[in-house]
Amino acid sequence: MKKTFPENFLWGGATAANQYEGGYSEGGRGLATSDFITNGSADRPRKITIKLKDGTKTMVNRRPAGDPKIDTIPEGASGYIDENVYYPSHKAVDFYNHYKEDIALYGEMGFKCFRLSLSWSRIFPKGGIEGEQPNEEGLKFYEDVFKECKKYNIEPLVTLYHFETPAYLANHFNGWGGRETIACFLRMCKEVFTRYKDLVKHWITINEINVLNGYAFMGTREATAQVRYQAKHHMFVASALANKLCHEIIPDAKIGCMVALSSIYPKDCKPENVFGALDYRRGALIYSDIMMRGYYPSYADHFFEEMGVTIKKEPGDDKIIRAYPSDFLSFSYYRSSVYHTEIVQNTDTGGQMGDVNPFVEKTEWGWAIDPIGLRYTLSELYDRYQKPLFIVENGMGTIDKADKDGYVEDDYRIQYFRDHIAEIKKAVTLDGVDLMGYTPWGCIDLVSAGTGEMKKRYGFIYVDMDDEGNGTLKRTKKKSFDWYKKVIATNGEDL
Ligand code: P53
Repeated sequence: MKKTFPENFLWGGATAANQYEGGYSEGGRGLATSDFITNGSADRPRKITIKLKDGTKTMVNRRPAGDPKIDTIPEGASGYIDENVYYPSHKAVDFYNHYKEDIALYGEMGFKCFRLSLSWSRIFPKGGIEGEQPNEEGLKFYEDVFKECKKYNIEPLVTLYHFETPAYLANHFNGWGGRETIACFLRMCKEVFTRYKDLVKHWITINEINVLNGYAFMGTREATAQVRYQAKHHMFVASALANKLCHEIIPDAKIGCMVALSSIYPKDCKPENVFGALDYRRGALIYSDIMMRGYYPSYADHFFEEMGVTIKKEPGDDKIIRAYPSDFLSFSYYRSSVYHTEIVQNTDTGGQMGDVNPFVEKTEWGWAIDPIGLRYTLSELYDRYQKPLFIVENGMGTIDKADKDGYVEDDYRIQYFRDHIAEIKKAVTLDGVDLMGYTPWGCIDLVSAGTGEMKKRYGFIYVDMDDEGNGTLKRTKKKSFDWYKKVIATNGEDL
């Protein structure tokens, strides 16, 4: 039995380009679907600005990830940028021009690992279509970032695809809806594996694959179950082939898949609720089942039949998925949800919020705070797969009140992490879970994916910027900065 966290445990933090990097028109970067999304709030959906075939400009709702009731973008329409609209991704919190300063702060906290995503259209402005040359300035940017990490002995954990599709691929191939996108993705993967083989040994293929939908997240015009699951099939094939390429080019690298896996409980012991919760959970676990075990699970036929979905596979697809499974399963965990048969299920991805749980507190955004749920999830996943796990997102989005110097006394955040890390420790020591690391989400304040707000903050570092993009972008350590530094220094002993 382990007594504590392993020596080489990867403590760190997590970000994504579309919410953190900015520099959307700098350094030769091409446009991505995330560049057309406005900001919103908890009750005002974010919107996508689009131009119709006849030139008419309009907007459609970008529903939250996982919501299948999503607007369709008409044939021939495409995302466009309206000069009078504020788009949070364009500047985000400008990691593009602050990376040295930010990585120095991560170094000061003692990070062993820093999770970031690549903006695909920075590497290949059109997404890597046949004959396209990579954008050297884009490649150089990430190379500089990884070298900066190396200075502080920080291991980069690189997500290849996180909520943004090159606009060209969305417009020409219906994004991941089109089989052509697989080859483009693999050209990008080959380029970055080759270029960064000495700098990056930990990779993630596709972020939260289960909750992706629509134009914003997958580049598809439609969001019917048929289109969504066909696109996911393309992602399974692409992900498996990316695993293959990664192992060929960087033999000592590890490459994992990523699923949103916040836990789900049955409301009570009514058998229909208990089985229903298990069945609903399959909407999320089907993804890790396929990518970790290498085949569509036994319940898949019925799952797709119920939704009227027929997956079109090319000969050889199943063999590819079987031959190149993921090395590890990484996942996000924010909250637990409550299932019962009467609740209206507005998603099929196993991830909605469900009913109120009277036994736990909630954040200002209604997300249940449930540390034991994290130990539950770790055990559920390790019992199921017996392969390494990696918690690559966890945290608490709150309204932080900064003083005039930007300092935030975030004792609530410290409490959240203290309680969650204590449960993670039990999973490692008592349940025997093989856990590679822990990278809390938004280690520095960044744009919310759900709402596009800045005021939903997760960071150990405060960034001076508001929901409309005003602010100096000044970085200030919060109280939790020193606390997390101590946790890392003691390898999780002193909470
Ligand atoms: P925000 C929905 C539900 C759970 C996780 O979310 C989600 C989403 C998407 O909104 O996304 C992940 O920013 C995602 C990150 C995201 C983070 O959770 O809405 O991988 O990009 O920022 C937190 O509070």
